[in-house]
Amino acid sequence: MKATTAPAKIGSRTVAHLVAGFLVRRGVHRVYGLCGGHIQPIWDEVARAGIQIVDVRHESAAVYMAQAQADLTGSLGVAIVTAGPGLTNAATGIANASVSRSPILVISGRPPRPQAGMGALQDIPQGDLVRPICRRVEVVSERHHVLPRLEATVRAAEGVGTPAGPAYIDFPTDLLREVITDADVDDRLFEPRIPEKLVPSQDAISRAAALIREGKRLLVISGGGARDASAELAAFLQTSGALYLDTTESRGVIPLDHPAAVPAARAKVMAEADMIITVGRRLDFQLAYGSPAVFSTDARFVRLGTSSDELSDNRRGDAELRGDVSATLKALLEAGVVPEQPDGTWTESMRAYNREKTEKFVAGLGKQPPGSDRRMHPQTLLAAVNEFIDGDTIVVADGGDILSFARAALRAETYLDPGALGCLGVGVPFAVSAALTFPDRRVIAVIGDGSFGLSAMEIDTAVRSGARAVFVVANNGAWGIERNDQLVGYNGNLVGVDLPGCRYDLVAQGLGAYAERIERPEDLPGAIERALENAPALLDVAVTKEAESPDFKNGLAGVPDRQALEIWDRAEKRRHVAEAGPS
Ligand SMILES: Cc1ncc(C[n+]2csc(CCOP(=O)(O)OP(=O)(O)O)c2C)c(N)n1
Ligand SMILES: [Mg+2]
Repeated sequence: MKATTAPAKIGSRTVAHLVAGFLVRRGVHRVYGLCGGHIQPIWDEVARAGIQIVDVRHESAAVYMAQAQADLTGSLGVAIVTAGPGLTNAATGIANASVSRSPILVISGRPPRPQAGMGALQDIPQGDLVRPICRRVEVVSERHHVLPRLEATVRAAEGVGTPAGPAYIDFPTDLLREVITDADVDDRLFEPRIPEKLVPSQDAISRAAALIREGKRLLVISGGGARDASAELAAFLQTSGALYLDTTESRGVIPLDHPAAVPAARAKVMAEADMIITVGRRLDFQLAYGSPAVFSTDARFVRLGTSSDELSDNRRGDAELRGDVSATLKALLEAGVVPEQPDGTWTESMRAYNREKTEKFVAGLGKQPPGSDRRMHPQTLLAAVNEFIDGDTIVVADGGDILSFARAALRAETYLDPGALGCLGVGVPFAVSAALTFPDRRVIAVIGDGSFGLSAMEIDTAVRSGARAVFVVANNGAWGIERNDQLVGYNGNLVGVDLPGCRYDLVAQGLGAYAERIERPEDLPGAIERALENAPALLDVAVTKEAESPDFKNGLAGVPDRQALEIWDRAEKRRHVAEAGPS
């Protein structure tokens, strides 16, 4: 068939060639995307440059995959999507990376300049569409802008001076075909920046260290901003004697069985600690917005981070230390963080409480009775999966009730889930990306049946790209947590929450993956073993929809007014009434 537009001569230095060359020089060896005419010149050059293109079945998956790679490696993930619907499909992934503060670059095309604004194919205001969820947006129209704007976009994604996150750049297709001249290329822009390590002033460090030393009951809470500070954080916990919560954003930074970690005592330590040190962590809904209704009213906060949201969102720190998290922790250690009058009894009692609760939980795991539908309890499935998780295993969880169960039950040091956006559908793409990024590590994803449906076609991507992940679908025939919410909160008026009868093993087989349907707990170990051997593989596991997860019981699905959890919401309302005083 005759091409309608003559491509620039293969091998000539076009703008598209320059973009691909930039990616190569920045160490990008894999991108995720879905093809389209508007981006074809880049697509072609990227492939010719030797960069692997993982071609997906929906653009949101490309962005999720770029995010998972970025989260697992700490370096830039790249997605390439076409104009118009390619970008609108990508938008959910971009929003997720924004909330997760994951460094990703999203590249798109747009209609040729001579047709812009004339009703061209796929012509929508792309930059405007993604601006609120991107760290930087560049809509490039000139050859000599290509390299500087690409460089600036990557810098914004990597979070130089701002939180890391998604950054977006697009080019009109005619510009991508233009041949560049030497004047368009400033060689220095290819070079990656050497990251600067901003350290707070000595004065600020001394004041914060003095505050910490005054604390008696110390609690450290880390977040995404602490991902690179494993050693320093461990040293800080050891020296200060603080207890520790990671709230999943920074899972693995401190080992799950670290003596300071008290995840099962979360509510108690939040309520009783008098010195809270947040490390690269926002005080978002998972941390009750730092509210004195939930934390102790006399608690003081020391906040470490690189961006204003980590330093002061919702609750100003009594000390706020802006700087590289590892360097700041090191400086604090040097200044001295041993509490003058530590409440050792409190620390021990919290640890004992955590130990007891954890032991009870572990002992009970997998022993829950089946539902009246005779399907197994989701915890039975998770207990079986746990047997296949080693120190290197990458675990992904996605769903409603099943996510809540999995977050607590699965003993994985490397763990990804939908995060603070609550973005269902990340499970399959995250696992595909994890398996491609770390082909020698086990990757197991546990995914609700509803959530699986949102990205089910990416099983095909796994098959084609050889991503050896195991996808375990917890099939309760329902959007379970929402169903539970309707049962309890809306008088059992069930609307749009049942998904009965779907056989996801057959879907996976149809897409070329190894798959089995499992209905009996005793069949799980053998099936998981076979799945790992034959990955990519899917296990469609029948679980009961009657199980109520902690997230459901805590009221997360009911979306209370002032706080995310019901008990916090009630406390918050009491505080507001008390503060308003007698009427
Ligand atoms: C993209 C998206 N759509 C809808 C929701 C609302 N939602 C949250 S949990 C949930 C149910 C998830 O069902 P499933 O994945 O089957 O897990 P289960 O609760 O059944 O274990 C829904 C619909 C969401 N968080 N994200
Ligand atoms: Mg379900």
